[in-house]
Amino acid sequence: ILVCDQSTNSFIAAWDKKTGKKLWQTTRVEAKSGHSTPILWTPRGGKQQVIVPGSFLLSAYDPDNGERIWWVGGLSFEMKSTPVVKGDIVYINGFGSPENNPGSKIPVMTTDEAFSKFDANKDGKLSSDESPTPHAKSYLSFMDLDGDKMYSRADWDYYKAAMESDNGMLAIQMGGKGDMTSKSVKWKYHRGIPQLPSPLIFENVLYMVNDGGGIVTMLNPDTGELLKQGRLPGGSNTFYASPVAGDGKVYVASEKGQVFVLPPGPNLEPLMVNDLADGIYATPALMDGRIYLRTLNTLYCFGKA
Ligand SMILES: [Ca+2]
Ligand SMILES: [Ca+2]
Repeated sequence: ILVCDQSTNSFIAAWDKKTGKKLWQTTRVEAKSGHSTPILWTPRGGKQQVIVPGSFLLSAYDPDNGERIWWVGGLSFEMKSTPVVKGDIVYINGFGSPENNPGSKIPVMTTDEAFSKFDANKDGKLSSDESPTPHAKSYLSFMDLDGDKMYSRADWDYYKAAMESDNGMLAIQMGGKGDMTSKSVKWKYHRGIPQLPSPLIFENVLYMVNDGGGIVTMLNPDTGELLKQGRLPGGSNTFYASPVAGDGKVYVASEKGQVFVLPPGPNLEPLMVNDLADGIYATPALMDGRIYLRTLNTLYCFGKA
């Protein structure tokens, strides 16, 4: 099963792994650019489902026929991280742009208003010069879904929806039928949200490490309560690797090559900081008591002999 979220004609499709024959394909109308890897979930006493984060919606599909079973709204316009699961709750973070942070929203006029007032040459498109605001002009390249360097009405619809979406971590009760938005969102959290790193749940703490600002956030996964938030020692840091846990500890690898080893529990005081002095963008892998770490130039394996 492949999810192909892109500017136009996004879809999810399945192929027979023995023959390569396409089994089904389902259009994902609301989904634009997206990068999240989907996960599998099996409800108690039920059939396995494919859980797909995408623009604005988290959707669950039937892997046998591609039918969308249930969905929940409130996601960012461009999703990048992979969800984690505890019990029947899925945790997913999305960050679209700084304007989606609390208190930073910018108003975007309706599509009808933009096109009736600003389409000076009446060609049904808004060119860069016809952009109603400097912000709209600066965002044209991100919102130009059909690639003609102008806003179509669909591009503007997306721009408006994107600017109205929120950066956030959502805890979502999986299961149900149809639009579950009003029933299934257990809690949301909106500050220090990572763009790329996926979350981690370890010893009942939900960890987020924030790429740009280097903020580490620890939440109670059951309630969304903030347990701890701050920066790790050693000055400014950025994070692209996702946090991982093993041997009773949490490992957080920064872009500049510091690997922080944290004790369990909401604690920002590392047990150890290992400086590999080289860029780290890849999430560490753990297997058989060893940790594999890839820097820009070296693949390390650490463990007892
Ligand atoms: Ca025009
Ligand atoms: Ca366009």
